[in-house]
Amino acid sequence: SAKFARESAATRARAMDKLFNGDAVVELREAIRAKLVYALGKTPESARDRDWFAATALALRDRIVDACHGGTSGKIPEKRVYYLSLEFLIGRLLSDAMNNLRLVEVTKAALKDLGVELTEVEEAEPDAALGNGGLGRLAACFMESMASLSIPAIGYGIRYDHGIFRQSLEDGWQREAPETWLAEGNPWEFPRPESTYRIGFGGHVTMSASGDQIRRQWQPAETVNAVAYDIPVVGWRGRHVNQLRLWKAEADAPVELARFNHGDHVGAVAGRARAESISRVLYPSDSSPEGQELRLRQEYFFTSASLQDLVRRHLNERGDLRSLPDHAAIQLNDTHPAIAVPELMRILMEEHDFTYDDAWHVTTNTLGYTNHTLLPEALETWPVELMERLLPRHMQIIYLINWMHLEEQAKQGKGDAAHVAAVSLIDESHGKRVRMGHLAFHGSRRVNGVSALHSDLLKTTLFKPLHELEPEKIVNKTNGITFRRWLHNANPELTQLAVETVGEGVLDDPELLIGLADHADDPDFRQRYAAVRRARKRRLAQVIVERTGIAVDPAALFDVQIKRIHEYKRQLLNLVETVALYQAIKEAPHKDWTPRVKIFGGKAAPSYVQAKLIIKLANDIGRTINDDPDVAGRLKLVFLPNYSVSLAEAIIPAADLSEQISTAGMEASGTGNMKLALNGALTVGTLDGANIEIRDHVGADNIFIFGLDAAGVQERVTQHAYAQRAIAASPRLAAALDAIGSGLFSPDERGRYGGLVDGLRYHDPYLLTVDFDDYWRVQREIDAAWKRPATWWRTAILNTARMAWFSSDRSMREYAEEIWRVKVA
Ligand code: B1N
Repeated sequence: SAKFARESAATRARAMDKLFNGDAVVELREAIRAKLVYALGKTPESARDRDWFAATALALRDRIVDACHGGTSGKIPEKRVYYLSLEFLIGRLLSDAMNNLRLVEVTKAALKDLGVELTEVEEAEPDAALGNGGLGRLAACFMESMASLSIPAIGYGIRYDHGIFRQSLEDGWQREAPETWLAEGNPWEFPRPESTYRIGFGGHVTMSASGDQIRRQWQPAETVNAVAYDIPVVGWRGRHVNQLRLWKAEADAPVELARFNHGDHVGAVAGRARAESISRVLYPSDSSPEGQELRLRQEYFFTSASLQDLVRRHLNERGDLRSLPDHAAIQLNDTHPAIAVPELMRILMEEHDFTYDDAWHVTTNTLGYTNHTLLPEALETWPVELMERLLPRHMQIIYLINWMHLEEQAKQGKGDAAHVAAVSLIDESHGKRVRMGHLAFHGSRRVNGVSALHSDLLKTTLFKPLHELEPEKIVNKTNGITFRRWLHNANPELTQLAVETVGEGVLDDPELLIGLADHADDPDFRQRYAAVRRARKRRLAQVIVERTGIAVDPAALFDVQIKRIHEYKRQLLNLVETVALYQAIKEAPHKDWTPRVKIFGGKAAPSYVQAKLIIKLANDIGRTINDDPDVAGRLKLVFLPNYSVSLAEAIIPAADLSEQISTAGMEASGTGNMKLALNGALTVGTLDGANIEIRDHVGADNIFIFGLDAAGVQERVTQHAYAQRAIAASPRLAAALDAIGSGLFSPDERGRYGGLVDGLRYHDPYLLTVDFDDYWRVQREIDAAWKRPATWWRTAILNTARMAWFSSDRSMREYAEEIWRVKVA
């Protein structure tokens, strides 16, 4: 009776589990009740979902703290990673915390005992939307992965009062409203007023002689305080906890006492507003920096606070800054914290008496720089005049670094003007400006791109001259996504299917997903996989009708393009194809068309006129075709307002098709492409960014690739009148453009899209016209594929099975090994 013994052991284990869990439920229930009553001052009767959320978060936060104090996080680690980022797009934290603490079921039961539904409580949490898009979301995924891998890390950023604006649609136009995630407080954060640093601005530099050395000392005219707020980041199974440390700006002297005592009560607090404006609001532009003084103030503010904090920690723990590179790795998320190069030099030379050479050695062995874009308009440069006014000492140090750099070139016989102009940290072609990318490159030990193609392009284009001087410096680190959020939490049904099929180990090791491939030909498994998707599509259809009033059929192909609205991402290509399809259906209404719902989501930067017009066009096209009985049941278009992390979590598991159609060479990586493919959407995409590596992993037969590649684009843009020629060769494209340009979708203002269409006809820098016919061809291939459900679902399963490599755990292991030189267990 080994079998009997086994079974009774299993029964016993189940009973124990229930008992144990029962205790856990009671304990958590009482903890939540106590938080509600004593920390929030509410009664269960008067509590709203928002209060239950805060009480639940506080109760779970206690357990995170316990995990933190009990685990590895207590002792001094050999080496810490400091991830400096102006953006952390973390979204909601409750489901993350519950899942990583393995307390989802316990919390659900505890709340049920209290008469509250977990899903309602989850919905009451505001998104922490302290980022614009991919760059900020990547930082959040990396933080979660570092905690899960027990890599000791601190994320440093700004505690914005207002994250990315809330988007609504008014007659199809984007409207922006301020976002107020902190309006009712943030139960996850710990204020740390004892960790406050003074941040200087302006003023002048004094000189004094000591021995044969000239000492320079910055005398800022103005100082602002940076106050730390910590959000704990709990890793998988609660094994490790890291901190996200966000800085809030506070006035140095909250009231000017002299003025206050003279009766000027209003004037006495006026200086406050200016100081505190630094952490007021996130700049809402993605891939095109605002050259405004406040932005530079934000960058220096959080960079200086973070460096002061980590220098102090290092001195407390190790006593000597010379060993900083052994115990700290500082990663610069794009050039936004690139001022770290002269700031660390200044701290070492001015405050710790380092020589230039010693300071340079420490700096260039501690910093790493990640580049996220090649778009010329997105590359940060700051006018020398502004830098001299706001950060005079830093400007001197930049000149000094540049002098040493160019001297070295001259010594190597490379002093010719063209070479100097190419490698100089100062761009002198249109007024003097500091090239922050060059500064970050030169000051870092490693520079990385975010996909294989992007890293290659860094070497051959943007950083070619600098790369040739230090050919080992550029390395590739392809982006990744955290599977805990983007598979386990966002799609528990698919996760459950994976667990049942390949075992529970898949939760710890995504490589086990490959086991699903063995079932891709099993009709029964395909059915179950498809059923998971259908359930999620029904739920999304509900969200769509609630938010837009548009009813969509869950049986139709859900074709999804969700990302910031940007011309290079070519939402307009998708819209022109939608119009061409609309016209084709009207011409042959009795053909067996594949029913499609085109789903768009994304925000446009408030100052990006063309992107806002594209949103209006999507809504104008939607209004026309959704009401047209000729295409009813075959084609619909919805634009879901206020795209966000939490909305992404609802859309992605319901997507059948993932649109990744940027002009080749322009999307550095993309990460939405990974989330969608992991959840089994098939990709229609160009050979751009990480799409190439997705193709390599899922197999060329399981992805729909079209259009020019990056080399093809580079060549085509040199040719004469490529757009006119492409339009002349494609009657279908010409007809679609005519329809849009003539006002078919804007009868209330026929000329609304004249300029947009003329831009394509006579300029088209994103080569939409050139790629159109191939895009149309591949979309019709997709129509045909949808009609063969067996192969469709087989392909979808193979996508999920083969995406394990895109886990951000893999990205973080690579950074740890090759950039940070940190050991990962
Ligand atoms: O970074 C993501 C990539 O996956 C995307 O391809 C890339 O477009 C994105 C200035 C940016 N690059 N640059 C930015 C954001 C805000 C800002 O003010 C630039 N975002 C990206 C992650 O690697």
